[in-house]
Amino acid sequence: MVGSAIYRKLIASGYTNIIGRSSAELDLRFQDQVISFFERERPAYVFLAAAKVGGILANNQYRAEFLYDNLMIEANVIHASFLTGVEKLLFLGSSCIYPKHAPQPLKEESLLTGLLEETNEPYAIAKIAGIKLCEAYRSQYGCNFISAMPTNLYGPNDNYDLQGSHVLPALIRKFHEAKKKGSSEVVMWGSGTPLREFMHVDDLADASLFLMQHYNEAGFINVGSGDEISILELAQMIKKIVGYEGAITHDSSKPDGTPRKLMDNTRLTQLGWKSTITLEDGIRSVYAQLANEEWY
Ligand code: GFB
Repeated sequence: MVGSAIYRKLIASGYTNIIGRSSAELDLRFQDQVISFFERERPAYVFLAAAKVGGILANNQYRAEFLYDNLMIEANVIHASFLTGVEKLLFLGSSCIYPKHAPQPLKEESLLTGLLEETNEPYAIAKIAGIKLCEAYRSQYGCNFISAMPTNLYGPNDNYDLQGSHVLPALIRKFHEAKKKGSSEVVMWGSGTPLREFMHVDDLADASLFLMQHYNEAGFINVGSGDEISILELAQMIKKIVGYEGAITHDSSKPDGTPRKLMDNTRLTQLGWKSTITLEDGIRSVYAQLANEEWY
């Protein structure tokens, strides 16, 4: 989802010499493949968006894969970028790097000040390692490697698998299917009280290009929309957009995860970037483009 959004953004901005690979073509978990790819293609600028990602349940169930795959991807790409003299690299992390009870909105200084949310600790540890790799390669070797931490994302090419996905695509699918089948209720996980901030992936792609062009510092940067909403309110918004008229019920056997996750965007806004896609507009545009999904 993120890689293809950055690709679209680069094309729309007039860039032509863009190298992209799917995971089927290049498995970034294997160092030999990564180093020979970098030696052959010699990219000058690298957007490191590749990652093993998923929602709260997938993070919790596939703990080994979320840690191992992400560590390998980051270590291989960052090291190969150093070896082949990449001019600049942008590493993308996640808002889950922050301690579960860090003060809100989350400031960059809160990194490593407390315990992580248990359900996504392996993913968070891998993403923290990515930040630290960029910082270490900058301080030891002088590499211009920067990091950005996006908030919860959604958009074209999202994952709609109900076990593995994040809440926003999961609820779009659940409400749409319930409407089609005439079901009387849609079951959402957890209490609905956790607060989340969502951002359309096209906004992240825009911010990524902006940072690639304008930011050259050691410290990582939060990238958020500033839109915070409870999971229940999100469900009600999606229900309205889809046009479903039944009830919303809760499955309290599923975890809530971190209670609140709102980014402090001060650093990014001071640099001159701001998100432009509102949550309601973003969900409407995503919902309008789903006709090709096999479940639709
Ligand atoms: O989006 P989500 O899976 O991930 O869940 P996190 C957010 C909230 O929505 C949780 C609730 O409180 C879920 O219990 N929820 C309600 C649902 N209904 C559903 C549903 O049908 N599916 C899903 N998936 N959730 C992930 C992290 O955390 O966010 C990752 O595990 C990463 O590491 C990612 O940071 C951005 O926001 O809780």
